Amino acid sequence: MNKIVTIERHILEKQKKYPGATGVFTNLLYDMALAAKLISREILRAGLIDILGAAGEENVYGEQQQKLDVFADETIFKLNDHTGRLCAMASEEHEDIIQIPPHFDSGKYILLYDPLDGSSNIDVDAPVGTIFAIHRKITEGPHGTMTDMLQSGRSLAAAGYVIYGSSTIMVYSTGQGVHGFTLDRTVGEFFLSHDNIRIPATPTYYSCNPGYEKYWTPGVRRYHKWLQGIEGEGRKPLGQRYIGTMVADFHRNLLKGGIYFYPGDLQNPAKPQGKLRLMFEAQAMAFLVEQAGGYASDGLGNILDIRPHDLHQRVPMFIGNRELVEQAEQYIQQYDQEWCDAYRPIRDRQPMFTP
Ligand code: P6P
Repeated sequence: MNKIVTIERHILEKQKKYPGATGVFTNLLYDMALAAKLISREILRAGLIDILGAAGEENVYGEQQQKLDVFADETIFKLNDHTGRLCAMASEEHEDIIQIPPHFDSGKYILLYDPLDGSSNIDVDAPVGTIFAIHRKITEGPHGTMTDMLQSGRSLAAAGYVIYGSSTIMVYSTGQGVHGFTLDRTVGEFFLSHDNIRIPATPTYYSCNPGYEKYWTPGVRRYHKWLQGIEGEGRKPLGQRYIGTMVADFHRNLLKGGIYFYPGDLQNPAKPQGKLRLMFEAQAMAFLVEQAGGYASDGLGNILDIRPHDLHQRVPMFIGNRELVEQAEQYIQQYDQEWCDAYRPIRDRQPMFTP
């Protein structure tokens, strides 16, 4: 019988390499795993929404039905606000930092999370996900500050995601490779199912929303044709897959090889950064893909090197096999000078607070 490896056992075995490590990290990741179990259960029930009652109404059990993204957001907060492991949190659903309630102890980590990525897919029973990133507190004093929040991806202590699909899988890295755990609902435990994930050298798919091609820059349009084998040296085309949940598209491309991209938008020079959030989506996935041998770029350079200036700043993202991402950078830097000139000063803005 193969070893039965839970998240706890896996982290403890990895932590042996860090004699000074405390169990705080293990417990933090375990808190996220518990949140994933609770969110997964609610998502399963959402399929019965007509019976249970739509969000905002009382369900057949007399409970107030919550929108699932509100449920996910509140679940992650409630599982982490009292543990004494965090000094602050930030959620894609909240404008500002979420402080730890004063009657609870404050800790040495920061948690940033997107509680339910792709939530609009719930109604059509398509996969959705949770994304989380963990930084260490770097300022004095008990409370988390914006300085603690706005650290570059190079400082990440850990990151991960949960995909709620045909099965619920939690994937995380603490900087020692990328590992996936599948939820066994019969016992309510995550077990190691994808040890040390490496992105395959040969890509299979590309993921983007071609419906918005008219808003793309000339270089990105050429790159899209290159992926299809139409532009350039006539490479073998890649299959196109797009779910509309970045976590799900990323997960497939991580296991099968490929690239997901959500480019900037030249038609909107006030917002050339595209749609994805740096602190709640892009940084965590860039950390994971690099740990798995891939690469993530905003078109100009590594997303992990971006110095954040705003909690909700957006970035274009090209993420997957390094050769595919670097090809995108080449097309953008060769054909999209106007976009690069509009985006770079926005990306490199000074933080709005004094560090
Ligand atoms: P569009 C979900 O809202 C999300 O942030 C990503 O998970 C997903 O890839 C993208 O937006 C979908 O956006 O504009 O293609 O519908």
